[in-house]
Amino acid sequence: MKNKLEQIRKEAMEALGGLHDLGQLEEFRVKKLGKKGELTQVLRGMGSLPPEERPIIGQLANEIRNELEEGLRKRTAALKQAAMEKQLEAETIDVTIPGKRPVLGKLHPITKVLNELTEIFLGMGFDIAEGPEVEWDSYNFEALNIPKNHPARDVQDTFYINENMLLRTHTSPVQIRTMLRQKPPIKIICPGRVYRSDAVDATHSPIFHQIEGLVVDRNITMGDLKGVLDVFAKKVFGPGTRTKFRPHHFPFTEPSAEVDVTCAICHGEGCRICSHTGWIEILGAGMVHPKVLQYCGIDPEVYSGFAFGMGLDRITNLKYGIDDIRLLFENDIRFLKQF
Ligand code: 2NM
Repeated sequence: MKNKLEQIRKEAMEALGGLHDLGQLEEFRVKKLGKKGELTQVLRGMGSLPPEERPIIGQLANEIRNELEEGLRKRTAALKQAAMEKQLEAETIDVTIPGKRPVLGKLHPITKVLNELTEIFLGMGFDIAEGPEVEWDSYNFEALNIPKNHPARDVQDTFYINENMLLRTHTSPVQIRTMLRQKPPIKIICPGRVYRSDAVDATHSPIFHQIEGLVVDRNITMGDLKGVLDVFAKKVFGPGTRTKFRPHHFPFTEPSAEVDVTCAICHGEGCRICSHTGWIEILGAGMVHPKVLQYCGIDPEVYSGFAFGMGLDRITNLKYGIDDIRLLFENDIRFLKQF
């Protein structure tokens, strides 16, 4: 019996080294140490031994059991360790391999110009005001002294939503909202999208972008207007830029002017961009009409103001030499990539 046990020990310890997965190890444990395992089978025969040998055999069997259990534990740990190392090896990251560069998006040229112009006005102390694109007819027209029969109100030119609501045709209603809400001093710019029912061509789009400005306080004069727009023009088009005010008419300002800047391409010499005049029209402006102030509850005897408006799309095209406004709205990636 002792020999049988020693035989089991020898075989088992040798076999252990040849086991290579956890499943095999479990099978091995059952085969050697389980209820019906080899060791148990041998011990079943203990009854036929002389009584004095039984403790000796019992002790030997326990020793072998402990030894096998210890061997199994070590082998299990070794296999787990090996598996872990193999996994770590397989998952190693080579940090020296060049990365894939993500495709970077860019700002739309209109956004870039908007940011630039906004920054200039912020630098001169203006606040930014925004308002809804779906607007009351009364804020878009009536408040601005544009009477019921005015051509700008024509349904041909304006997208009406119903009798009282429309898509704003300029950002002036944002200035009306500001004046209704806030007492002077007021010094704001209103950038935003505006809508007019125009046929699409190289210079017209039914959706376009404006920045309007408004300053209202005591003793605001046309001189303040000219000063602000002159600084603005020099910052946008270069320090050599000059401005020219031509008399004009807007219902919401009196007096009114269109403002030209010297052509940044030919510096006044005359070229294709300025139609050989040396000047480019970029702004409308004027002193806020007393009726507009009155509508907003601001006393025109106490306060005066100036306002101006410009198309962002046209200025964007001028700055980047784009010759067709439609390019700004098509979102062709080959076009947008260039800015
Ligand atoms: C322009 C030209 C001239 C203008 C006037 C006002 C308001 F609300 F104060 F009356 N906002 N914007 C204005 C004046 C706009 O755009 C060419």
